[in-house]
Amino acid sequence: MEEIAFTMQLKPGVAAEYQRRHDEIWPELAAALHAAGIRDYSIYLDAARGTLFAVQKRLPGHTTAELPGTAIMQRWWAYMADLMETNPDHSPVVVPLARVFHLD
Ligand code: RM4
Repeated sequence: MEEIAFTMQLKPGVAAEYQRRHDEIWPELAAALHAAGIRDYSIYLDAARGTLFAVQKRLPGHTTAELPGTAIMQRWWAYMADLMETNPDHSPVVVPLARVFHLD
């Protein structure tokens, strides 16, 4: 399984609301992420900077490239857009991270 990591950015003062929405994550969104082959998906918050650090594993043959085109992903991104730095299509601005160390 591959592992990827990336950052996203919160707007100021919205950490509690971001947490609340993820505590109540839509079951159909969680199911869509899972069906696309995402596993062990965690998002950590650097509270001082509002930077989100995300790490997830992806099954071989995953279909995550198709997620942005799905209605559920579009709906979630539109819902989250008031809290996050986003692109014009409401997707969060994602900065991919390169792994520079790993210890098994
Ligand atoms: C995030 C953002 C990501 C999504 C997670 C579940 O805040 O919208 O794109 O994968 O929620």
